[in-house]
Amino acid sequence: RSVKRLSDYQPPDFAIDRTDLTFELDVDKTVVTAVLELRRLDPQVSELCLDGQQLQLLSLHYNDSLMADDQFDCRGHQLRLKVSENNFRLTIKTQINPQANTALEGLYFANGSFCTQCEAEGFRRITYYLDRPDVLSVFSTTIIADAAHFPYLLSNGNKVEERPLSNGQKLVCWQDPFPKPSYLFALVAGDFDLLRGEYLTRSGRLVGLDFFVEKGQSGKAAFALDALKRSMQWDEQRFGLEYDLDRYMVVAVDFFNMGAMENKGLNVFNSKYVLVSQDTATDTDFFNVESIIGHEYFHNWTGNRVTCRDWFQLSLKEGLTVFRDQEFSRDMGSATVNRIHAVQVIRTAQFAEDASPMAHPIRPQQVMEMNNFYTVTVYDKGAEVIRMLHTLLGEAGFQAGMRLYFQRHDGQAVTCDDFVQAMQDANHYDLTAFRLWYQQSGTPELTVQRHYDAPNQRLTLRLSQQTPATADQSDKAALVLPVRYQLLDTTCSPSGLFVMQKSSDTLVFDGVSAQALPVLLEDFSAPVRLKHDYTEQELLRIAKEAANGFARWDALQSCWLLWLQQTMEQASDFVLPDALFELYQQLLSQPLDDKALTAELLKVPDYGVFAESFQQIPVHAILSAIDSFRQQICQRLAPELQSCYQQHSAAAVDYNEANVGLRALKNRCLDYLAVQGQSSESLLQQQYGAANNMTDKLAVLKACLNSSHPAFLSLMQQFANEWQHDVLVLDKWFSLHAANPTIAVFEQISLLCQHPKFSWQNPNRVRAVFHAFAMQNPGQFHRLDGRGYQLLTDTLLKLDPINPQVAARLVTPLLSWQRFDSKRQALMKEALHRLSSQQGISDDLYEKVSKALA
Ligand code: LEU
Repeated sequence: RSVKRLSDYQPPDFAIDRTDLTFELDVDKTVVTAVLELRRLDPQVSELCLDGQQLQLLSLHYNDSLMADDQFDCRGHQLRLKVSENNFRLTIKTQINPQANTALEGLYFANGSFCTQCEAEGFRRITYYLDRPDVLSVFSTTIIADAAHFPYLLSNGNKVEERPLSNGQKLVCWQDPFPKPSYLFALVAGDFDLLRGEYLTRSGRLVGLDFFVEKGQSGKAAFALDALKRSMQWDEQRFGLEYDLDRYMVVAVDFFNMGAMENKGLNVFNSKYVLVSQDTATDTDFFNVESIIGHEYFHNWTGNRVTCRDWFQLSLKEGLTVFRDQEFSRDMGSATVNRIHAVQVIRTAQFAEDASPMAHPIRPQQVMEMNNFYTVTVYDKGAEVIRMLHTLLGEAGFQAGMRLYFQRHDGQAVTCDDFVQAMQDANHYDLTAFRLWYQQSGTPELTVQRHYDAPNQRLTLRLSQQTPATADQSDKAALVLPVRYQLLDTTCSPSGLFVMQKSSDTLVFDGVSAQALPVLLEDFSAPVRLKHDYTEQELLRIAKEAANGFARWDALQSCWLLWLQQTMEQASDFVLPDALFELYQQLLSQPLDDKALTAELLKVPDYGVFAESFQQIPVHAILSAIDSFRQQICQRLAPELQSCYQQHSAAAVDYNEANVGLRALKNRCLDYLAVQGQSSESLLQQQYGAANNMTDKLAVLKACLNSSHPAFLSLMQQFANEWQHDVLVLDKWFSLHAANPTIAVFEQISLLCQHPKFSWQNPNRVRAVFHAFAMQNPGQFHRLDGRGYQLLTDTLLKLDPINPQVAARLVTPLLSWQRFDSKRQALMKEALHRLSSQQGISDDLYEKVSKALA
């Protein structure tokens, strides 16, 4: 199996100036004719080598002559032919089978529609091509299909022709004026409902906005349409960037491997991230729709207008675009809570990836299957790296860097270095040392030691950083760490930014009292693990006094880690401190203005947060500590929880910051009250019955699940009866069942797989069941009899031939076998060996499994 390396990059030998595609769509025999105008860039080169996979070549013409079989070589995943001219035309006719394409890469037929997904390397499943992001071409696309079944025939750019053909067929032709790499190509054909809107750009151009959704669902796209308008306006205001085509189309499909795709002028979305209504979607779903609509829209500049030179540079577009979507979300809702959620992703999923066999820098150095590198490291840590640049340069400096970046590189395929260089040049700020963030993997540890010199009223902080070795790299160097701080003191509490450049450094405060307490890494100003020796009292003081909302929450997180340690040492004797109950009492009786933040402060961290603080994860000790914490809170604060619940139970139904906060706070209370078991039943039933929105309904089910409440199964039955018809809602029900922490889950999952709406071909359904089981049911997944690992392995063996990309994502929890005790290690390794010895395992799965076993 072959591995590609960043260091082997070579610029392309040929340019493709024009790409004219014709699709004669047919469910199992689609014929694609590609006419490519090629230009040789290096006259020394005598061979052209095009990528192609799963294609049946029907004919090949060089200019006007038909090539005989011995005039080219078409084996494996390549088409090679000798060339002697500098300019020539190739006409390639291939046949593909969209219906058999269950991998959902390239052109596939599912649920009655044709749809494409080309990023990263799906275009080579459509025709032979230079399928690499640094080959930009002007595309035209002609689509011919049965008019009755496929009234909408869509592709990138502007529609230039539409006419009926004989025999009930129809032809539509599209032209995209912007040169683009093949990964941004898209085609969709189907019968949809269409929701239309428009947006007037700041320069006065009217843009048509078209949402294509499953029949009968257009009402559920209204929020996404509004979110798109907000994204367009926000990008004009904050980044000065305007949309560049006359039409922006979004298609929502239920069969999709990822979240969404930014194809030029024709985004394709997983329906889960378009279709929402109050009765079917939670506040989290609404949030995700808005942020992903934003993400794909923002890609039009950061991704499409300026794209990646090669796939190792993926973070160039994804890290930057996640940063942009996070900033957008921050302006649309609670800034602090959004930051908390983004940081949780880093601290749980991203730090876990650093500690796993798949550890890689935000710009990976070698890749077997590119699909395996659409990771939380490339995306979310990538966004943290951009955020640090923003912190170092300030908003004005960052925007100056963005302007220079577009001025230099609009229309080009570039590298992460080009981006950093633009930031550096626009600000005359030396970022040489900063660039290490792009090549070094791992989670830096920042240790702080305090020294107070009473006679001189001087507080000295000794900071030292160290990044532990990762699976991919043993030697690590010091990174540039922007440390935002506030010094809590008796009279005044100064704040500032300290930029740490070396492996150790000191930060000195003069004229401060013995009570001075530094709050470090406000807003998580660098993606590091902070190691400190703060006491519970000091942390609780930060939780009460810090100006920064994130820092207050963060201090409580540190407290929870202390309490977990103490629980594990003292077992059932450990009692949470009175100071916590006092703080909670206060928060319940007088919540902050930001109710969503209040709800976060009142939360016992999830399993994943606790787990990440251990080298070797004590699964059951964590789970029983969480149970004990929840019980103590419920016992001590039941009346306060009750009255806070009552006071905040009357949120209006619409999705907006205030209502979201009210629901979050009320449902946090409910979640604790459910611990009371039977005596909370009427409250739970009452909320379930009265709820006019999915957030409140689902909160009841989750509260029951978290507390093993006896009402769980009957409410689940009721829910199933109500929502049989709606697959996206049913996915929630699948996930809740799969997260059931009792042994009954195994029986339940086998029933779910026989459910009429379950399908092994549909990634949303598969993930609803198995992602929930493997990631949200640690107790059963990590059973000591190995049944959990076995179930996941059986599933992967079945799924890999159907959809390797989805299989490779699901294997993640098995990779981290080194994080568990020896008994589990043996069981997990056995599972990995079963996978690796499977005949014909995909590159996707093989890359991960072989790294884990190396
Ligand atoms: N570029 C997409 C995104 O916006 C990912 C793709 C692989 C579907 O994240």
